[in-house]
Amino acid sequence: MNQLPFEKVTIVMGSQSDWPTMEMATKPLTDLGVPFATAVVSAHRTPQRMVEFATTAHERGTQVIIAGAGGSAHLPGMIAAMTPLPVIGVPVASKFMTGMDSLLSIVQMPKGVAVATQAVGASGAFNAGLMAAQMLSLTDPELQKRLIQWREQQSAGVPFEVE
Ligand code: RP5
Repeated sequence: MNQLPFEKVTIVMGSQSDWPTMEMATKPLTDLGVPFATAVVSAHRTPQRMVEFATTAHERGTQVIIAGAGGSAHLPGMIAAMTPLPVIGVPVASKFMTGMDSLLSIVQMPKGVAVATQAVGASGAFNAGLMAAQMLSLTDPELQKRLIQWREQQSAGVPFEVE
């Protein structure tokens, strides 16, 4: 793929190896009918691609960026430094430090550059998609209705009885 994709929500990740985690972000977006695009953009291995992506995303129709990375996870913060768009960061669990390195790399931003950091791993990726939909719902009443229904269904799916 030579062309960077852009959608209302654009999900980027540092490596193809992040996809099993980051795929979870697509689930609530699909359920709620929010268009998204995905791409591998690495802060370390493809720095020029990252700069191109981050500096042009707001001009290409993206409204929220979800960025996932593991280990020395600079991607969400570097993108946040180059875009006016909200950036949701997902710490992907790493091989040797189980994601604590990813979490601290993403969450501990200096004042003045914000990343909305989620939990480590699949739950964090899922919630990143949900958070992106909630952000977009501020200006989309139909999406907000779907979100409320989605929440109601989630609550209805939790039984009282312990089996
Ligand atoms: C990070 O390095 C990626 O986000 C990934 O989580 C980690 C390992 O990448 P691979 O060596 O598996 O490509 O940049």
